[in-house]
Formats: sequence, C-alpha cells, structure tokens
Amino acid sequence: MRQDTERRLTRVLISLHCVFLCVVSFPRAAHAVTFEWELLSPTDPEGDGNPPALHFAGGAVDPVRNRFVVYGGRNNATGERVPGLWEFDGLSWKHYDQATAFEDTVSAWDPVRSNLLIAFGADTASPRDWVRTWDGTNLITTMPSDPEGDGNPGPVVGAGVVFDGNTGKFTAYGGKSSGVLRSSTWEWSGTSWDLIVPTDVEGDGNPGGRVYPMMVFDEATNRTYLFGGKEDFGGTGEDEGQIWEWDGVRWLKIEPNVDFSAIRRGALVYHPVLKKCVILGGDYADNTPLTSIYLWDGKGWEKAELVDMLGDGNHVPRNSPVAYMDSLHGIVAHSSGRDGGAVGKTWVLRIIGLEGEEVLEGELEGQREGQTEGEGGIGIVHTLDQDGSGSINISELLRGLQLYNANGYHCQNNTEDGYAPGAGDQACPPHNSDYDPQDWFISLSELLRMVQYFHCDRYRASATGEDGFELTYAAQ
Ligand SMILES: [Ca+2]
Ligand SMILES: [Ca+2]
Ligand SMILES: [Ca+2]
Ligand SMILES: [Ca+2]
Repeated sequence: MRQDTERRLTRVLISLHCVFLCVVSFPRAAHAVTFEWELLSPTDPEGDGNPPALHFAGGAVDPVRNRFVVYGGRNNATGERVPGLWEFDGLSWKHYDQATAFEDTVSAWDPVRSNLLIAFGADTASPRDWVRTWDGTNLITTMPSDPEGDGNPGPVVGAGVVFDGNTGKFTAYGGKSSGVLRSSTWEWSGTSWDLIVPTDVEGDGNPGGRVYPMMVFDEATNRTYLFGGKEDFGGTGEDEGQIWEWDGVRWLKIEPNVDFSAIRRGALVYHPVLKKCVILGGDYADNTPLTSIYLWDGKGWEKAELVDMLGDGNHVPRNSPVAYMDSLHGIVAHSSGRDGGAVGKTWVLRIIGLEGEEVLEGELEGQREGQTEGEGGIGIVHTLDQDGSGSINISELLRGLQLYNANGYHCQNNTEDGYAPGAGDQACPPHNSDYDPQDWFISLSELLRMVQYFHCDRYRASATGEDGFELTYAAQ
C-alpha cells in the first residue's frame, strides 16, 4: 500500500515536472503540435482477451461501425499466424475467429460499398490473389474478374493500398511476388484490377519496386502519398526515404526537406483535425526505429513534439504497425513487432498542445461540442473547465496546480475561475476539485483527480462519481 502510494506520488511528481517543462519550456515556440502516447487498458466483457503483439497484420478503420479492424498478422511471441479478425471499439477488443490465418494483408475502408477491403497476403499455402471484404458480420472471398485482360497484381505480399478519394477507387502499389519486387500501379474497381500506366510529363519517372511502403490518402491535398518501403532484402535502400505523390495519372517525386534515409514498415495516417498526415514509426535500414513523430502536409515534413506526461512511456510503432484515426479516439495503434514483446498493447496518440493554430483549437472545441450534444450536453461544467469545453486542457490543469501549491484557496471575483490562491473569502460555492473533504484546500488526492481529468477525453456530471462527475476515455 505504502509502495503504491509512493509510486503514485513519484508518478504525479514526474507528471507535474513534465507539465511545467512542456508548457513553460520547449514546445511553445519550437513545435506546432505536441502529442502524448497514452497506454490504454481495454476492458474485456467478451472474455476473449486482447490481441497479442502482432506484426505483418493488416488494419483499417470501419467509420460506419466506428471499429478499428485488425486482420491476420503474426503473433510476435510465438511466431504463429493469428486466425481471424480483431475489432476494437475504443473500449474493448473482440475476436472474430476464422479458419484461416493470414499475414501481410493490406486493408482499407471502402466508402462506396461500405465494407472493408482486405487484399493480398499469404497463408500457409502461398501468397493469394483473392480479395476479401468484411462488413462486421461476413468475411467474403472473391476472385477478381479481368475484363481488362491485363491480369491481376497478385499473388503478392507487402503491397500498399489506399482508397483514393480523388479517383474514387483503391490504388495499390508494389509488393513482392515470386521473389520479384513489383513496381506496378493498380486500381481496384470493386470487381477487377486495372493496371494503370502512369504518364510522366514531369520526367521524374515512377517509384521503383518495393515492399512494405507506407501509403496514405491526404484529404487536405486530395492526393495519395507513397513513402518509404524496402527496395530489396539486405540492400541499403538509398531511395527508400523518397516520397511520391499520386493524382490518379502520374507519380510526382517530391524532394523531401527531411532526409529519412531508408525507412519501411511504419504507418502513415491522415489526421482530419490537423489536416495533415502523421508518420508513425518504421525502421531504418539498420533496424533502428524512427522514434519521433513527423507531420506531412503535401510539401514537407514537420517534426512534432512528443512528451510523456503520463509516465507510461511512449509507443514506438515498428514492423508493420496497425493504426487508425478517428475523431473520437485520436490515433489508435496496436503494438507490433519488436516494440510489443509478448503482450499486445493498445495506445492512443493524443494531441495535448497546439500552437499558433487558433482555427484548429476552434475545430477541436467544435468537435467536443458535437460529441457532447449527442448525449444531451455535458450538463454541469466543472469549475476547473474554464472554457466549458467538456474537457480539461493544459492551462486549466496548471490553474489547478496553482491552487494545490498555494496551501489553500478562496473566492475572488474577476479572476479566470472566480478563485484565488491562499486564504480568504469562503462565501462562494467551493471549487469542484475541493471535495474530499471540502475544506478550501486542494489535497494531493484531489490534485490526482485533476490529472485524471486532464488525461480523459471529456467529463460529465454523474450522481455516482466520487466528485459528482465521471470521466470518459472513449465517447460512444
Ligand atoms: Ca476482448
Ligand atoms: Ca485486370
Ligand atoms: Ca513521374
Ligand atoms: Ca505516455
């Protein structure tokens, strides 16, 4: 018990130290965005546990059912392929068992047919060229037709695929088949693969053959990007740091402002709030990971700040990580490859700071309002929540810290929250954080409750909450 208390104390002190460090020192001027990876603790009402640490899995989000779907992959601890699918709803993982176990598949949501496309990959027999769809109930396997007479990309492993909102079709690139690296561009119509011959008016050629590239469709620029990938096994891969833009007709090579050298098997995710793509992890040719987070805006890379105020460490996605973005949870990633060890871990990448981006902050608040409106509003606003957004930001937490450090607080008109540090007038209603007991003094346990508010998605009034509120980590 005493050890527990000491651990909590140490953790909060580390967290508080980081709060001051992060807010007062480096991120203000240096970086537009500050992220934190938070380790989630999924519940398990299904009784089927959580997925193991995986590598070579496919993953995508089903935005209709709001599920993160992970298909196949290899158990990092046992080396065995994992049968079936796992789905994460923001709270728990549910397993959908299947007779077959795949790896190296690629997945993307199909907004036209409202199901998840699962393509390529290998099972125990061999690489496959079939295409599968998953709608949350049925896993349907089909063989592509070929009215074009140009064949199919498969059987192939390690290709990239995205749904291209510009062309309204899936774009697939690369992979490896029968020991040969592929450099073909294909479009999936829903029933057949169409081999695309890119134009090259710009004269910079096309991306070379590669496996495990990262691909993303950027809704802000309306273009697809292809980044990294492995050009050959055991090679130096000098060109793997390239980034190429696809507009449905041609591949344009973009000269990067940051030379990532060779990198492969990371994840690229479009972030609709930031309106930029986020690169997560991946390994360099010498098998060291990319530990920083960069944003891509269609022109260049921008390094984001990454802090660990929670003291739970930060995720380093490696070896074909699966990650998705949704507006409620942020970017969620399941541990993969070397970072995860034997135990599967689920992480969420949260924005905890934005600088010089008032528009973005407005959007974030609008988003929160939208979420709370759906549940009839947040009702009572916590006194720590000065802007009434339904969640606690860094400056609001810092105000709480100020009251904690002051050895008491009192009522004071014309301050940001109606209170001031130190002893004085107690005629107003007390601060909501002062509840256990209510004594015009913020204790350590009350401060810890504030830190919880800061790290949750949002809060709402609750008759059963210890302080009259409950915290939610995944709005449904
Ligand atoms: Ca479960
Ligand atoms: Ca064809
Ligand atoms: Ca070109
Ligand atoms: Ca962390």
